[in-house]
Parts: sequence; structure tokens; C-alpha cells
Amino acid sequence: MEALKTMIQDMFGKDCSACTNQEVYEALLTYTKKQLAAKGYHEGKKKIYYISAEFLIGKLLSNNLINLGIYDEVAEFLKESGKSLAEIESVEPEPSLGNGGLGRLAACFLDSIATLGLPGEGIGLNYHLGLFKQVFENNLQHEVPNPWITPESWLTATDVTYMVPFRGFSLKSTMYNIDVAGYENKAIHLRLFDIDLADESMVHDGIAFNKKDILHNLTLFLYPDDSDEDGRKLRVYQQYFMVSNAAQLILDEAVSKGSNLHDLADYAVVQINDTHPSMIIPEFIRLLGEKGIGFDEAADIVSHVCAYTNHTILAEALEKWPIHYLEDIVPQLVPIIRKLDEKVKAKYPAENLAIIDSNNLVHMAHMDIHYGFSINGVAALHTEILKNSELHQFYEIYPEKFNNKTNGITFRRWLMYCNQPLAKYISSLIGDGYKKNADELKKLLAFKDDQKVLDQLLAIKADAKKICKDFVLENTGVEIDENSVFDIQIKRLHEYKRQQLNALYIIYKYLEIKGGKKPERPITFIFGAKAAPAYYIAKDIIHLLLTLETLIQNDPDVAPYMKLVMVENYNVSAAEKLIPACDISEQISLASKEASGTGNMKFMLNGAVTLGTMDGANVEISELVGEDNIYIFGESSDEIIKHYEKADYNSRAIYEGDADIKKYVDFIVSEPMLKIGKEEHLRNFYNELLNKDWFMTLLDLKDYIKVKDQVFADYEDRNAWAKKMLVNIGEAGFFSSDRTIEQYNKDIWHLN
Ligand code: F58
Repeated sequence: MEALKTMIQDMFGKDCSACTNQEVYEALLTYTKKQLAAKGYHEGKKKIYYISAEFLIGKLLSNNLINLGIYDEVAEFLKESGKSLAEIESVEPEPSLGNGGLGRLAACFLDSIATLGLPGEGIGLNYHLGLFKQVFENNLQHEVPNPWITPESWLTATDVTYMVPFRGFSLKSTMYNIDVAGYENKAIHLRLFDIDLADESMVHDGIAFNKKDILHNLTLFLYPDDSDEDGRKLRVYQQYFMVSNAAQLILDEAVSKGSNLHDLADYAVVQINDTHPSMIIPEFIRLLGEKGIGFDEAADIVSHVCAYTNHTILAEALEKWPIHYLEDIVPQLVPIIRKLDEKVKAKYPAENLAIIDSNNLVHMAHMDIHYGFSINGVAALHTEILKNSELHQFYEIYPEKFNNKTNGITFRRWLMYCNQPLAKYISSLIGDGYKKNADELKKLLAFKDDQKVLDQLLAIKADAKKICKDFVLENTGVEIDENSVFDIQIKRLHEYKRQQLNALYIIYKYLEIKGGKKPERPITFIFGAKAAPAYYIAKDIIHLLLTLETLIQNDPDVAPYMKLVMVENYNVSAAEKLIPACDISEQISLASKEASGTGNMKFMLNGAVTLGTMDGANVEISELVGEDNIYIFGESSDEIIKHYEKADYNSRAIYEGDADIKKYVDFIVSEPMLKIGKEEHLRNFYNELLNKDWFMTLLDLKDYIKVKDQVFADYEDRNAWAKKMLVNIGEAGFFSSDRTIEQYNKDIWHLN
């Protein structure tokens, strides 16, 4: 730590104990960046380029210290100087470069790529104001900018710049790097492209800004509001800016390593993360054309370089751009896309295989599948649904392209960092091997009947709940009871994820307690979720939750027995506090709709028990832990898919046919609720539930209530519960992103 000491002296002319936390943070940042650069970066002939609109990387200081193997040493040094690493971390701004699971997955993948020693990099955009920061006012979500870039930051400017051509003008880019450390290994780069003229001052009234002013707004926000045409076009501008920079960088790197570009596939493999980067396919062809490579050969080269990951079967992320948008923005790509489409149509004339459909919409995923060599889903069930229904027509012609890569999470952040007491305890039982070989967690299963171990797991959970209580108090102002059961649902707010189903259970419980039936032990329901700014029903659901929160809080008959808290501005840092403290992990999506989920994996790894549907990776979790160690409810994905095919789901019929359900649903617009909440929003949601309920909330409500009540009853057998916790932790090894990345490499990337 001598070097760190000297650095602090040099930077601030005083020793650590005399510095402010901000100063110590800046010194640590500079020190860590130097250490990372000194270790070097993984290089090799062939590289994986993971291109993604989002990288939800979270705070970096602690993670970097852990991966560099100096966390304990630094913490000790700070302690000796009267400082706490935890407090220093709190001054670090959290990069706001992601939205949900897809972005966090990309971050976990970078950690694993670096840890496994693979040459690779992430490529994305440097959004100055992030997604948005969520604030609650009058029980409603408001969005404000989330600036995170400070003068001293993890970003390092490079001298790499490119010109990106748009109709009528070109934009110059600058590339920034963030180093991503491998665990006890070298680092890789996350490349974030930016424009030099980004003007944050144009944002007013929350997150409104002039969407037409591309020269100044291009890298302000991730997923700018796309409810109007200007917003949608801005997304196209962003996507093209991202992929044109990426393609130019990739070609330059390949050439510098000796590629003649005909052999590009020996130098580069591109993973397209959802459809946002899909324009890289025609962009590569355009650039190869400029270098003298003919169209057919260029298309063939690209088809050996690009692979596509699908993260959802919902239409919202299977982008279809009107061809006239592309003509207006990137006219140079249009003849290329038309040619690609003609080639497809010559061979496969069916409309549902077309890149450009009869409405002149360009189907980005279709382009990826025709001109990529691999398409993968993100959990076993999801991939089966892609093959058998959603993308069946493609599976019939390209069965060899389809493969599954069940998601994973990095254990460095989601156990070793966020739950240090648990990680240390696991090490004391089975050694440190699991940190590099997650399968070794299985060794824990030998302790299933060891009373001391079970007691210790409960004690670690109890401590995590105390820490979480402080976090919740600071975030929401609400004091929760650390001895209550923590039931947690944290994820994007989306109807298919069914936060509203949880809300209806809470209403049921509220009414039960009002009626005099008290739960065995108080329950704390914790939510964290952002709703997309123009997704009004999602925002109505937030309003419902916040209204319920106030109602329960103010009701002396009920407040001692249950609490609902909704964490504001849910992000990676919040997740790190909530996940270790969770008892019950809510994974209650409508079966078939959640591609995988990754929160489910983080919770299990931290000893929470899943309450969920047979959806996404829950299916694989349940196979691993066995039915005694998970709680499953609801109709199966096959049944749900049939309901959609037959269009026979009728929520109103369920409501009218069941007096209990009617009572819970009606409560949404009851007098006590209307007294606190806004009638417009509560009624909107109530009507939605009765008249549409696209994601079949009411279908599974009764079963959910029954199974969830069983969970709370079983929780009281503390010993049996501790066994469930242990089995969940012991079986979590499969969900390490190291395993996932090994599979990507073995089946798709073929590096080394
Ligand atoms: C998520 N998708 C899936 N998309 O929902 C989740 O099941 C999966 O585990 C995860 O990807 C990783 O594979 C996701 O996060 C988005 O956030 C979309 C981005 C574009 C706008 C619509 C939401």
C-alpha cells in the first residue's frame, strides 16, 4: 500500500486520514486504473466484440479491487487511516448505462470474458444522462436526468475517432475506454463511443429535449422516448452511430493484426445483443465494399462473423424499422438491405421470412438470422419457444443456427462483493475453489444436515437484513422490521413480470388482516422497478404499489403485521443491498414470457427461495434444486401459448366468476384507495385488468395466493427453511456467467 500512500500525498499533499472521502475516492480511482493498465489486456488473433446498447456495469471501485485481489488490503489500509471503504464507495456515482437484465447480463459477460482470459471487448455508447433517474412524487414516478460522468471517472478518453455518415451530415466520434478487470487476471476494454458536442443543457422539464437536434443530443439518453416519430428516429441515429463506430474499429483492428478482410472471420466474432446493433450487418458490407470487396462476398464474410442473441419473444424488442426512416437517416444502407432482402426472397419467398415485409418494415431480427451464423435464446425453455413457435419458420430452414445459452451472473459481484459474510463462510466450509470453479459450490450440499452450518446461514441472513433495513430507511424513509419475512420483487416494471399479481396478493393479505387473521410473523414486501417513461400502464402499476404502501403504513390495524416498501430509483447498488437480505424471491412472470431472468439466479446464490412460475431460467432452477426447495405455481407455458392461440382468455369472466377475486380487484378503486391515490391512474389500471389483462394476472391469482401462503407457513420451520437455503446456494454454480461464457466460446466464438 506504499504506492497508494505516496499517490495520496502527491495528489493532495496530505495523508489519507486528513483527506475527505471524495479525495480518497479519487486517489483510489487513479490508483486502481493504473494497476489495471499495468496488468495489461487480453490479446489474441481472434476477438469477441460484444455489441450492446446497454452495459449496466454498476459501481466499479470495489469490483475492481476484488478482481485485482487487493480489496482486503485496501480496506485494511483505509481502516488504519480512520476511513471506511463502504463510505468511500458511497461517493462513487453509479454509471447509468443500462435498463434491465440484458444490460446487466452484458456487464456480467465482460467480467467473465476477462476472467476466463478471452480476448474481447464490449462496444456501446456513452450516454451522459443515462436511462433516467426515478423519483417518486405524490405516489407517481417522475423521470429526471441521471448524470454520472464526473471529471475523475473510470472513463479514459482515447485518440480513436471515426466519422459516421448520416444523410446530410457526418458526426465525429470519440472513443472512451473503461477497463473491466478479470478476476485474478488481465483486463479487457469496454469501448464507449460518444460525440464531442453532446449538450446536456438542452434537457428541460424532467427528461424532455429537442429530439431533432442530433448533433447535440445523440448520446444524452439511453432509450429516448420512442412514443413519437422523432424519438424513434433518434434511436435509429444512435444505433447506427454505435454500429458504424464498432464496424470501423473492428475492421481497423483486424487489418492491424494482418487480416486481408477476406479472412475477417479469423479475426473477429460479433455478438449482437438483441436487435439494437443489427445494422452492423449492412454496415460491414458497406465498409467492405469501400475496400473493394464485392457484395456477395461481403455478405458471406459477415455471415461468418455475426451471431445474434434474442432476449425476448415480446414484439417490443424485435425491432422493425420503416424503410423510410432508414432512407431519411442512413440512405447508404438501404440499397444494401434491399439486396440482402432480394437474396432471401429469391430463396425463401414466404412473407414471414422476409427482411423487408409488404408494409415496408425492416425486420432487424430476420436480418440477423439470415445473415448471422448463430442465434441463441437465453434459457432452455426460451430457446425451445423460439424454435417451436416464435421463430419456427426460421428454425425449419436453419436448424443448425439455433442454440441455447442459459444466462449466468458473475459471482464476483453477486456473492463475493455483495455478500462478503456469506462468501467468507462458504470459503471456510469448502475452500476458495468455487470462486473460479463455481461447480464447487455443490460441496456445500454435504452440510445439509449440519446444524451448525444451518444456524450460521440463518445468522448471516439475519445480519444482511439489518444492513438492508438501513438501506431501505435511507432510500425510502421507511423503517422496516428486520425480523419480518423479506419478500422481494426487483426488476423492470412490465405487465408480463406481473408486479400487479403481487399487488393483488398484498390486497388479499391486507383484507385478511383487517378481518382479524394475523400472519404468523410480520411480512415486508419490497419492490424496486423503473417503468419506461411512455409505458403508462406500468406507471399506473407503480402508482398502485405506492398507494398501497401509504394505505398500509397509515392503517394501525395492519401496519404492525405487514409493510410494503418501494425502493426509489432501483439500480445495481440497490440490488447489491437487497439481494443478500431476501428470503423469498418473486419470479412470477406469465409462463413463456420471461426469456430467462437473472435476478432469480442472484437471489438463489444468496440463499433466497424462489416463488415462481415455470418460466425462463426458473425451470432450470427447479430442476436443479428439486421441488422441495422451490415454490412453483400457475399455468404452464404450453397452456399459456394455447390461450394466446385460441384467444380464449377472458379476465372479466374470471373476475365475475369468483367473489374473492372480484373483491381484491375492486379494492383497487375502493374508497380507502381513492382517498390516497389518484382516481385516474387507479381506474386506468382497474379497467386494464378487467378488459385486457394481456398477461393473464387473474388466471394465476388463486394459485399464487395458495402457494404463497404455504411459503409463509413453511418459513416458520426455520431449520427446514435453512436447508432450502443451503440447497439453493449449493446448486447455484450452474448459473455462473463463467459457465455461460465458456459455452458461448465453445459453441459460437471459438477463441483460443
Ligand atoms: C431481458 N431483456 C429479459 N430487455 O427480459 C430477461 O428475461 C433476460 O434474463 C435478460 O434480458 C438477459 O437475457 C431485457 O432486459 C430490455 O430491457 C429491453 C431493451 C429494449 C427496450 C425494451 C426492453
